[in-house]
Amino acid sequence: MKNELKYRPSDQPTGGWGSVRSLVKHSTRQRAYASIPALLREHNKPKGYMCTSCAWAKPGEPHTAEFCENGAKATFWDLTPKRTTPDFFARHTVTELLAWQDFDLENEGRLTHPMRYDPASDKYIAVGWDEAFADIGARLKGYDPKRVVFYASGRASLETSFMYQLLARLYGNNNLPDSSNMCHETTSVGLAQSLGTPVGTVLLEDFEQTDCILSFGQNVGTNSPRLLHSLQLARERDVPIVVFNPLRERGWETFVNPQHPGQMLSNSPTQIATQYHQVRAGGDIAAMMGMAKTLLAMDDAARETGGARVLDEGFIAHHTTGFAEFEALVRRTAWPEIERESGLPRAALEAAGDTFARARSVIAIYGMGLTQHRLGLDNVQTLVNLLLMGGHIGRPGSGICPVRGHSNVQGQRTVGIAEKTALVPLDAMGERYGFTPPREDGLNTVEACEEVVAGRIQAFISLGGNFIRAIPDTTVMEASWRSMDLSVQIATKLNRSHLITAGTTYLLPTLVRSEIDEQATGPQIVTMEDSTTCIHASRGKHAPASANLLSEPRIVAELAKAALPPNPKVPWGAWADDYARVRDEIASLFPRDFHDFNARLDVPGGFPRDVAARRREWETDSGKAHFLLPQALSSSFDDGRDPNVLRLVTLRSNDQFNTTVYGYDDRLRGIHDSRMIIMMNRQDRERLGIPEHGDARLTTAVDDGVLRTLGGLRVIDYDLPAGTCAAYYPECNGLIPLWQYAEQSKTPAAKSVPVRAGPDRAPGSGG
Ligand SMILES: Nc1nc2c(c(=O)[nH]1)N[C@H]1C(S)=C(S)[C@@H](COP(=O)(O)OP(=O)(O)OC[C@H]3O[C@@H](n4cnc5c(=O)[nH]c(N)nc54)[C@H](O)[C@@H]3O)O[C@H]1N2
Ligand SMILES: Nc1nc2c(c(=O)[nH]1)N[C@H]1C(S)=C(S)[C@@H](COP(=O)(O)OP(=O)(O)OC[C@H]3O[C@@H](n4cnc5c(=O)[nH]c(N)nc54)[C@H](O)[C@@H]3O)O[C@H]1N2
Ligand SMILES: [Mo]
Repeated sequence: MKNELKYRPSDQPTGGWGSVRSLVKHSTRQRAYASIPALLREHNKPKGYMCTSCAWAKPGEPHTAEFCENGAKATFWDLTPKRTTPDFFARHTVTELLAWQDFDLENEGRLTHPMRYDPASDKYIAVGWDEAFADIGARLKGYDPKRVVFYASGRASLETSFMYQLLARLYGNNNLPDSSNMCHETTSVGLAQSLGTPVGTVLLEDFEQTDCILSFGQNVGTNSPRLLHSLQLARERDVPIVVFNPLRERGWETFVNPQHPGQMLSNSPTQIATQYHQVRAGGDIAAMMGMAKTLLAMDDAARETGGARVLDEGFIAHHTTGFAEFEALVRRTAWPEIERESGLPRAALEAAGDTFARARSVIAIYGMGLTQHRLGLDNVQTLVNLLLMGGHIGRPGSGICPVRGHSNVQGQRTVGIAEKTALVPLDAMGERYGFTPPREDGLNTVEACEEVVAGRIQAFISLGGNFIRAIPDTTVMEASWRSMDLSVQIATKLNRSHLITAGTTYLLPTLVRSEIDEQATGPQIVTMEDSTTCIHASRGKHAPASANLLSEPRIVAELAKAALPPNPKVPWGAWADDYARVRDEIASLFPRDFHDFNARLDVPGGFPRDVAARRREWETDSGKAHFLLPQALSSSFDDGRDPNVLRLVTLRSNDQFNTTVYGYDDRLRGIHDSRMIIMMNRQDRERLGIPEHGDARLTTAVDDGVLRTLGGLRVIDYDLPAGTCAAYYPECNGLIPLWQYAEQSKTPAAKSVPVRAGPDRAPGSGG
């Protein structure tokens, strides 16, 4: 059934009564009211469980309710009493389920039993855990280790992640792609080159001391709502917040703090952005160059008049290299080019530069709007250049602040889930566990896809996630997937990746983080790392959804026991009995960050990792921070020459966590009851001959012999720059060519896909 779209531009603040109503609605729909009192008591609280939604920092002194609307939705989704049982699978063939929407699949509730796909009946059938492990282990023993992939989505704990990467390495490969490859890989590669750290430098307390905040390409109201507390406090100190985003995202505009009775009663929101610049998709480098140009001009003037300098000359001289080249590039770049590529007038960029110049300490926040472009790395590194000009790294109240995605995506990297061998202490691992680790780099997400398409992958193990739905080129990938021999999906709910079956397919259900994880030594603690590098403990509080679930560490341990020869130095079973022992292993292999790990579990606010850049020590080749030159002003694959090619931004609604769709409302954008939409500039729509409220068809504007097209997208005249349009992920993933990824990081370029748009004559012909 096609839902009828309702669109009314939203003037509602983020938070406020809208979020309370949404919370009540989602708890009712998931029949999860019982978890509301627990939300208040335990969610992101000391000795409680850590939210499975976003990775934003958890304060040492939590608020009464340390959760947001979307954290609550994630919790209701996990703790719903609905169940996807063997009975459900007996009633539906996989072919039938392939026609279901993402929402409907997961909305059936939690998986309860290990299942194996039976091709004869086209159904999943329950299987015993022992039988499943024995069969998977026997199969894995028969494959070429280089042709097996161990994917991880970013939710699994540090303990599970450590065990999982060790399993892959003992098995014989570094094929450890993770969701980070689709996300902030650009950050990990880019910041390492600029600053010698793969992670951000900002801690939560920096928000209390900053006097200017920049934001590029991040949607705070939906994707990291708890960050709004820090932004609100900053605004109460009159700190300017300068936002660059093609869309006017409500979260960056106004916020009513649901924890603030006065504000709730008076409904008088806090204005968040003090400047809002609707940059065109892919236009950020140009915008930043315009700001840098302004800083140079102001600094020139200060030098002439003997006024206060804008550049931090001492910092630049002592701590950086490459400034002269960057300065020359900025001076050479002319305003007309900057205006054309950014889509912003010079005066706007001068205003942003002026605000920046006046601040003693600046924080720069960013998200997928910078990382998911062809020149994503240049985006991130140009932003770092701006900060370096004013010495805004390693000074209280300043720094670079990538807002990560999954709740432990950053941590998985920290404990060894990485396809790049240089990031992992392989020698130490080899010595400790008595084996010769594989030395060649493994496959990242895009490379794993390429290998699947080429028919060279025999088995794919998925620790969570919805890989096929999250990656580009859906049609090609789904077709290729079926030629694999084995697919093993460790999951909490049914999703489309489980339905694209291989020769043999297993669905292994697991606990969620808020559930009690009882092992031989008692209830277990797990840990995770937030966006600001702080490590937190999490203790499940709720009874498991089914008696047949195993924990993730247990599943990984049993897979390892079944697939690997016994190794007395790797006591998988004992580790799964007592996760503290896994933490001891992590502490011994990663001592700099994790020394005394078990003793530090309950440090309020988590304990931070050691990030040298915070001390202005630069772990780069040169020992300095690097100004790096952007290759071009546009970060997009679209060269901007054909006005009929639009840049498609694929993004998240407020009712979604990645491919998990909680509902069909995007309250903050005023979009209701449908996800098959396209937000378009009215002039573009009229020029392209699409009727108002009509349906559009998008076709990817690349010439590689593959037709990528999607129809049935209801057009919304939306406030975004001409030439930019926006629609939802994952519905639009089939439009993204697999080869359109960020240079170096290989993060798929999901944020400015070149597309042609036209009227769709056959309404509802969604593909
Ligand atoms: N509730 C909820 N929370 C989440 C998630 C979720 O799906 N739901 N996902 C989690 C994950 S894994 C991640 S990675 C993060 C993602 O969080 P975000 O980084 O916020 O990612 P997106 O939702 O893709 O939104 C990107 C933003 O960038 C803007 N944008 C697009 N292109 C450009 C551009 O070229 N320039 C600029 N300046 N802006 C641009 C878009 O308009 C949008 O506001 O959130 C995490 N948190
Ligand atoms: N076009 C486009 N594509 C994108 C993006 C985009 O912005 N645009 N964003 C990209 C980004 S940033 C990311 S991170 C990826 C996300 O890619 P993934 O991380 O692979 O996908 P998710 O949708 O987060 O995975 C959801 C599934 O995870 C399982 N799950 C949930 N919780 C748990 C758990 O605790 N344990 C286990 N074992 N399983 C669990 C459930 O079965 C659920 O169906 O998508 C990427 N794809
Ligand atoms: Mo992500």
